[in-house]
Amino acid sequence: MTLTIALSKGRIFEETLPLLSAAGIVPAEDPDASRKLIIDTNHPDVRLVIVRASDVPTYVQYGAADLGIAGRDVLIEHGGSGLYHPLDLDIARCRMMVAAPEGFDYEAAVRHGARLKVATKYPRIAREHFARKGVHVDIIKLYGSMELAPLVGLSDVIVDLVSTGGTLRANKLAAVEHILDISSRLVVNQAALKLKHDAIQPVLDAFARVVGEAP
Ligand code: PRT
Ligand code: MG
Repeated sequence: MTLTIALSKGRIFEETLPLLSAAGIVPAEDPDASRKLIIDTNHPDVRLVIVRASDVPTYVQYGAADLGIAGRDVLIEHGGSGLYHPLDLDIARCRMMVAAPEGFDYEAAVRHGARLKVATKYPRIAREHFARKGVHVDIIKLYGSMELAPLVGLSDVIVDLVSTGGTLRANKLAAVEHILDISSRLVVNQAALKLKHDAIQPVLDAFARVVGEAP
């Protein structure tokens, strides 16, 4: 019985390595150094599939992968149907923030009931946030480099992830509101959890021990 784990390259892969290793799983290759999309491991029955971060929930939802690791941002935007989220792995931590050009008086704009143009890769999170505040917004969906949008007049503000704050500073933007704390979660296909229970449970237990939520 093969177990397939969906991961994205970069920070999620790097921060997942110690968790995999605690479960006795060692990838045969580094996806950042290889063009392979299916990576074998030291376990004959465990393989990794390397997908875009935002595609991880889709692979797991349809059972193309049994397990996956995805950011809370990605999981909220996906909606989570068909997925079981047993564990917050506390990796790839960052914050979802509203950011604006330095000098833009966000509080005043909100107080005066201005209609805000918001550029973001996270339309669902942004829409829910501004709806809760009762602020009218036009959401402009982008796929990357949100920081550029207010600099060229595409939007008033952005909703984006911030970790060190370096990207905002480099573009003369400032965080003006915190929306959510983000970390990555393990997601499991609900059917696989039943059908492949004996293969999946030891991986869940090993991950839980590392993140201090041991059963
Ligand atoms: O890059 P790609 O378009 O394929 O997808 P992705 O950007 O969603 O993937 P990846 O691998 O970059 O991020 C995967 C997950 O890591 C995200 O879904 C988040 O849950 C989490 N994460 C943690 C982050 C960051 N920190 C982060 N800083 N994801 C993105 N960033 C970006 C942010 O969007 C901004 O452009 O880094 C920039 C800000 O970083 P600082 O350090 O300058 O503040
Ligand atoms: Mg990225």
